[in-house]
Amino acid sequence: MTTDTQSQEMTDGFNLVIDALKLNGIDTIFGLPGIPITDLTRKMQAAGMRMISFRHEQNAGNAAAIAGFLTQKPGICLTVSAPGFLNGLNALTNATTNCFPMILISGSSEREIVDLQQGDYEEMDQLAIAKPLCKAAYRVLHAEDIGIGVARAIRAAVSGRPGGVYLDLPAKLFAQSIDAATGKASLIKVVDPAPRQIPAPDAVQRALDLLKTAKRPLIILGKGAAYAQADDDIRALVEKTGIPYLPMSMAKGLLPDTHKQSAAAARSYVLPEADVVMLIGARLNWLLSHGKGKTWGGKDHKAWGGQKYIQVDISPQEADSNVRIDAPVVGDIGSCVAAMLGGIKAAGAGWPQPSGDWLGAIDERKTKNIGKMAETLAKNPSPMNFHSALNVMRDIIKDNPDAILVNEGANALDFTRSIVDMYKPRKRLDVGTWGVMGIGMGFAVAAAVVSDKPVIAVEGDSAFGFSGMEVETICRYNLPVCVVVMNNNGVYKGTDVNPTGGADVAPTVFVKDARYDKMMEAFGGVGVYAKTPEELRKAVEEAVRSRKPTLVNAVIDETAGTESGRITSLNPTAAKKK
Ligand code: OXT
Ligand code: ADP
Ligand code: MG
Repeated sequence: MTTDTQSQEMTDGFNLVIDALKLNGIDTIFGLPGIPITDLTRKMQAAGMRMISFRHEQNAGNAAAIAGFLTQKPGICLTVSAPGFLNGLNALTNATTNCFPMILISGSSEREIVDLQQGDYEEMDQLAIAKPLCKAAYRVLHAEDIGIGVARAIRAAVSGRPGGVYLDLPAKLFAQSIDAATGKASLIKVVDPAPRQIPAPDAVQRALDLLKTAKRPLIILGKGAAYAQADDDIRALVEKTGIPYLPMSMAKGLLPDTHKQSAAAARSYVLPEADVVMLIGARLNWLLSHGKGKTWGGKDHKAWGGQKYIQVDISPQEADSNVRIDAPVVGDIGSCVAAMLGGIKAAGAGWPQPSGDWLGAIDERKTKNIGKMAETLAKNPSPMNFHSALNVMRDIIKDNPDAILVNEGANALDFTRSIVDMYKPRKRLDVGTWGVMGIGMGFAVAAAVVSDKPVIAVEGDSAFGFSGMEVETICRYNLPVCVVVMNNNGVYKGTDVNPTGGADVAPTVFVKDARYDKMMEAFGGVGVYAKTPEELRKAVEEAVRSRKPTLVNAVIDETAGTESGRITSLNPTAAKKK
């Protein structure tokens, strides 16, 4: 005879974690198995979730972060305890810095033993360590709280300014059994996880009033604007006002880089010369000289200052972080831009267009810079340099505007940013706010998984090394990723020498003429050794067409790079010389 208790249907922590995530539309997990989450990864796959298993948690974390940026849903990274958690934490912190929504879920050791520091397997107080490095951190101790833990993590990741959230799940939780009906009732489908934040009408009016007074207005679009997916309204705002705009690197393509109002090719002219600057989803951090420093790229460039600022941002604390913001517009970019556009449309023909003098002066600089660039791109030196190789990538992205471009390195990053035009929003993914190396293969895997579009990763040879082992992951999941390693034999260039004449090479130099293409071949992908632009073009075009995992080792003149690319001046020795 069975008792009532025996006949009751039961569930456990494993199932509740899966059910809570699925209930909230999360169908893809980036992670790496091991104690105590191996069975969770198996059960997730069995439950129909896509479980993308990596070779290192940092890459899984970077994949989750960029999946969050591309989809506006928190990307999930799943790791084991202490060392796996710490590997993932690097990506979680980077996600928070870049305002990407992500949740790092890590298994952890026995609470009682950890708290008494009795030396458990992979013992670590992970919650305490994560807390200062992310937007929010939670721990779930009881199976009936899993629903709430997951709901809180989702809300914290995507609402307001997006960011990274840590969710700590101790090993014991997974095996806890509870009544299935109670478990089901405890789950929460989050209603309106990223609520719209409507700007105050007087703040919008203040911004429009200031914009109207501008003689030399400028709009700066940042990756917050790309994230917001308000593409049509942003374009309409730019076009209706006629104001020149500068895209930050991950906002390239929000409007096509070939747009006549793009001032990208006159960057160092417009930044100091503009009188009213409207920032949309961009912070006045180091990438914008804190709104007061010198522009980059040369001794003749002017310091800027005296501008008036409008800042459209979801974070009320962002305003005044570096200079006075005269008109903060706080809200989600979709709502803010729509409200501003409403005011501009209402003004009709009364809305002033920027002066011909301002537009003419910008055009003059643009034409000069674009002409100079065209001249350099037309050259065909042997060995290849960054320009002749990137001229090829420029054509390929033009022909394949839906392809996603991942980009890291120093020279490999900076030259790609200014040479390769982007045509569509959220197609350029790069090192972001920290200028961090190591995002490459994680971003490439996630971009291919969430978009199913071809991905081209242009990588410095040093940058590639940080996540290179994931070429196996790319082959294992047969992803349409083509990695192009710009191989100049080292960090910045391959020509440094050891001043002592000793046997060790200089710290920035790698094995000469390394064959990165063989790494892809080792796992069944296509490896190509390219010494000329023609060979490079053929290989990348074929990769995009065939969608086969491919690595092209592009041999670049080892003397071609400069120290730290465009940001040489940030090196302490260079700064001292100034
Ligand atoms: O107006 P001016 O005249 O100034 O000209 C500008 C534009 O107007 C013009 N332009 C154009 N001209 C013509 N046509 C078009 N279409 C056009 N568009 C623009 O071109 C110029 C430049 O334009 P840009 O780029 O827009 O403007 P500018 O002034 O450069 O902008 C300033 C910045 C700051 C916004 C910009 O430079 C920027 O975004 N920079 C990002 C820099 C960055 O993040 N770099 C990466 C970090 S460097 C370093 O830290 C590295 N490390 C250390 C390390 C890191 N990072 N992480 C970790 C975990 N560990 C260690 C390492 C190890 S890099 C690195 C590896 C390097 O070696 P690799 O082998 O990987 O790479 P290689 O260098 O290739 O060897
Ligand atoms: P970039 O590096 O491109 O200049 P930043 O990362 O510095 O961009 O800035 C992005 C900004 O966008 C952050 O201040 C963030 O608060 C803001 N942001 C992100 N998403 C939204 C959104 N949906 N609405 C409004 N602001 C947003
Ligand atoms: Mg290099």
